[in-house]
Amino acid sequence: MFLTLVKSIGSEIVIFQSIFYFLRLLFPFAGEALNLCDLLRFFLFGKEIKMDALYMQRALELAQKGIGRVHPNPMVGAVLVKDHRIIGEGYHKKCGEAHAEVNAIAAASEDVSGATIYVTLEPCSHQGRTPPCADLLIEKGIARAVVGSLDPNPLVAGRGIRKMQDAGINVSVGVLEPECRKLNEVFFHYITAKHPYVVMKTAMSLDGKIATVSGQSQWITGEAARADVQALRAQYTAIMVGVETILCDDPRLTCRLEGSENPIRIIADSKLRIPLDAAVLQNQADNPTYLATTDQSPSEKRRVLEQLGAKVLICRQRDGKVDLTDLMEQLGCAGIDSLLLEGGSTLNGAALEQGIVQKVIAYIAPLLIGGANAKTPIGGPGISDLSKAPRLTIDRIERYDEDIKIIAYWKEMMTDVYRHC
Ligand code: AOF
Ligand code: ZN
Repeated sequence: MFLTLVKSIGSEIVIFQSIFYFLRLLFPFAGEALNLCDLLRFFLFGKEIKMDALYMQRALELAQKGIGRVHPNPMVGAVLVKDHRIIGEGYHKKCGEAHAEVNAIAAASEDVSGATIYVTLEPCSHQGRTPPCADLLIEKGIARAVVGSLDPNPLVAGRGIRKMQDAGINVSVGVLEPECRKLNEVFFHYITAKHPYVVMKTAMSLDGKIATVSGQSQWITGEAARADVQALRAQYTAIMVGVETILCDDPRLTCRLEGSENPIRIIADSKLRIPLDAAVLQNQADNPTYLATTDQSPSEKRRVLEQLGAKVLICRQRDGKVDLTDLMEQLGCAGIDSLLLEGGSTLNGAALEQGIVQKVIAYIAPLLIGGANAKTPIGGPGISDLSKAPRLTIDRIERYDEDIKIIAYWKEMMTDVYRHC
């Protein structure tokens, strides 16, 4: 279906392309004035723009294959096109390994010189764990590069584009840009803020309760919604709960999806009340559990936990509890780019108060629990002045059998995700 579409739109592009290059010769400043160029192209080459979007859509699909495996790197996809045919595809598979462009070139079925590359993120210009992609594209004689979004990494940030333009590659930036930015919302946040992108996940009844008055919470949502939570755990690098959740439910906090890595488990436990036989403390060799504590915790217990293989992080105190801003800084330094916050309500309240949350995912089940003392997703003192309550923007609503899932962002974050270069 994709290929048929590509062929049907592709036939007249050679003529359009030639006129366009002729115009570019007449207007050499065009390389600097991408927006003017894009406007001109829109009027003259509507079909080419459609083709650009189609190939970029394919690059996005490829990029997505890296989900849960590339962090703290971005997910990136690349498609090589020559004479209206896809001659190579690739994506970034794992942090430390080849970038998308390198994989697409390696997979090419023919000489890539003169080809167009569609890449969801600006090709890198720096030597990181791997060599600069912009240099490789120049060396391989790529004629045109269509880029989804700029790379916010301060080591790149436009330098990849400039390198390619200086070498004579025709560069277009911003094709499906909102989609490309959204795909990498975690990377865009982490690379600049240097602390994890936090997603607060809650599961509640229709009347907003996360447990009955006696504390029963298993299960409020149905199987399909719970399976979706497993997919979330595969997507984010870490998962965090408060020690109360460990004491009440003794969860394993693993990802039970086949072939997925377990998230790093983080427990906020200011006094280290965690029992040594807690499920999250077993199998530490696989994936260590981080215990975020304060200097109120006994040093002997810290030592025993470390002997079990856990990592103990001593954080500043805030109201006698772990200062979450300090914890986020420490986690950021440890390379943790994203975190799924799974409650309980006291920790959620503190997270909201300390402004560490970027996104909310709420599952709602058609169940009425009631009870003035039954817990709600966000505890703590709450906000007394309604005008000060953060009003979020709903991005998506999905249905899982009888349950619904709402994905919402803080308004300014939503505009940031959709911001244009
Ligand atoms: C690209 N294509 O597929 C990716 C890019 O340490 P390295 O060498 O893996 O570099 C990581 C940085 O490179 C990362 O922070 C981001 O700026 C960029 N990622 N760039 O051209 C890719 N994954
Ligand atoms: Zn690269």
